[in-house]
Amino acid sequence: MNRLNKNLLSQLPKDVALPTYEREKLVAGIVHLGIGAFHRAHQAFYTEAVLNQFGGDWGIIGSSLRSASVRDQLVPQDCLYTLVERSGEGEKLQIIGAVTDTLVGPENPAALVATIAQPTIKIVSLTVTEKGYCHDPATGNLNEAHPDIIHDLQHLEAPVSAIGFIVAALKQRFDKNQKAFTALSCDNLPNNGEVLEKVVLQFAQKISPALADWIKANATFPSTMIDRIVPATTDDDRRDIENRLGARDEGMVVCEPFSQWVVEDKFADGRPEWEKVGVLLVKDVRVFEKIKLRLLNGAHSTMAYTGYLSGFQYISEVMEQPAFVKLVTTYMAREAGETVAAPAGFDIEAYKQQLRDRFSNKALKHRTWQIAMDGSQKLPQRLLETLREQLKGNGNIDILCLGVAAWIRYVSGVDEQGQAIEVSDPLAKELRAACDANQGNPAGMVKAVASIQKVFGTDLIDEPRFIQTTTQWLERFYSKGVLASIQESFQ
Ligand code: CS2
Repeated sequence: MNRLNKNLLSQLPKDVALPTYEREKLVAGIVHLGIGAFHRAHQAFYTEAVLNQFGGDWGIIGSSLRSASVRDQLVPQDCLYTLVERSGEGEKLQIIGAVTDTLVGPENPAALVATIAQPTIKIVSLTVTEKGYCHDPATGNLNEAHPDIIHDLQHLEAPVSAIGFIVAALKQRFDKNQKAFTALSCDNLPNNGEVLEKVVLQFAQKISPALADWIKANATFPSTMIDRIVPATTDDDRRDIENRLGARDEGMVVCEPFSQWVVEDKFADGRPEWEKVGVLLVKDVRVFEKIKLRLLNGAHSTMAYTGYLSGFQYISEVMEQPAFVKLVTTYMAREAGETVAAPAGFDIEAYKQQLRDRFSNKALKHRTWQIAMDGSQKLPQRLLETLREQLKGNGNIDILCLGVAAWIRYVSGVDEQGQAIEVSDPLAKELRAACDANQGNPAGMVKAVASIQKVFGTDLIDEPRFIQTTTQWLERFYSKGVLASIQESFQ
C-alpha cells in the first residue's frame, strides 16, 4: 500500500478535502514545539483554514522534544496528514498541508535552536502538556531542581526542555540584535501565557539578567484557551483511513467536529489571520480559560478516575450511565458552575449541554486512561482552584472531593479487581508511596497525599471540610466500590 504523499493527492476519493493553495510557496513563520495529535487537529487546522480560504504563506515547522515517531510518520509523506472529524453524523476527511517540515529536538538540538533563531520565525507555539513547563504547579515558579532545567542551564547549546529551546533561540536573536518572537502556549493551564513568560524569564535571568530584560521588553507571551477533543490515534483508526484513502497515512489524527480557540491578541511580529476562520482574538482570555478548565477539564478528570475505576474504557461509555450523567450535570451546575461567570452574550447553559453531548460522542474512542495521565499536574487548575473558592464561601465541595478521592484511589496503583493500574504521572512514585504507607487507612491516605505541596500547596491540608469529605468518599470507594457509590448518590 502506498504511503500518502503529494503525488497521490489527485487520486484520493473526491470527498476528501485537499489543500487549495500552493504548498511550495509556504514560508515557515511558525515553529511548533510538541507536534502531537492535538496540534495537528487544532492550531495547524486553523492555520490551514486561513491558507485555504484567504491565502498567505504561513507554514509550520513541527518539532518533537521527545521521540522521533511523529517525524517518522510525517516526513515520508511530505508532512501531509489526514484530519478525521468524527461524530454520530459521520466522518469528514481533510488533508492538512500547513506543516512543511518536522524536526526532532533530541536528534539535533542545535539545529532546532538555529531554526527557531532564524528571524523568519515569528511565532513559537507549544503543546508540551502541563509538565512540559517544568514549573511547580502550586506556585507557578520554575522548578530549578527539574533535571531538564538543570541540564539546560548548563548546556544551553543543546537544550532538552521547551523552556531551554525558547531561551536559547531568543539569546541568539539578542546577541545578533534581531527581533524577538511570540511564544504562544497552547496548553491547558490557566494564564498559560503568563506561566510561560514567568518560567522563561526566571530561566533567562539565570543565564544573564540583560537577556531577561530584553526578553521581557521584546518577546510576547499571549495566553490562549484551546479546545478540541483529540483522542490518541489507534491502529484501528489507521486501518480504517487506509481503506478510505487507498493510501497509508501514519500521521492521521481523529477529532470531534467541535473546536474553539481564544487567543490574547498580543503578537511581537505578526500572525496568520486566524480571526477570519473563527478564532476569537481578545484582550483577556482568562474568563474563557476558567470556564473551559473548570467545566470541561474538571469534569473530564473526574470522569476519567471514576470511570476507569468503574471499568469503563472510554468517556462515551461513562456517559451512557445515568448516574454519571447526573454527577457531571450536578458538578457543572454546582461545584464548577458556581465559580465561573460567563462573558456577555455567552450562553453558559447551552455550553454545559454541548459539553455533555461532546462527552457522549460514541464515534470518538477517548480513553479514560488517557485523560487520567498526569493528574498531579492537572488537578490544581481543574479541581483544586475551584475547591479553594468554594471553601472560602463555605460552598459546595462534595463532587470536587469525590474527584480528588477517585484520583487518590487511582494513583494507589491497584484497581478494584486487584489488578495493577499503569499510572502515568511525574509524581507516580511519590503518590504510590503515600498510599502504600497507609494501606487500609483511607484517612491516612488522604492526609499523606494532601500533604504533597507541589500539588496541594500548603493550605488545603488544613481545611477540615476538604479532608473529611474526601476521606468519606475514599472510605466508600474502598468499602462499596466506585460505581456502586456513585450510583447510590446520583440517582
Ligand atoms: C483532556 C483534554 O486529556 C485530558 O486531560 O481533559 O485533553 C481535553 O480533551 C481537551 O482539553 C479538550 O479541549
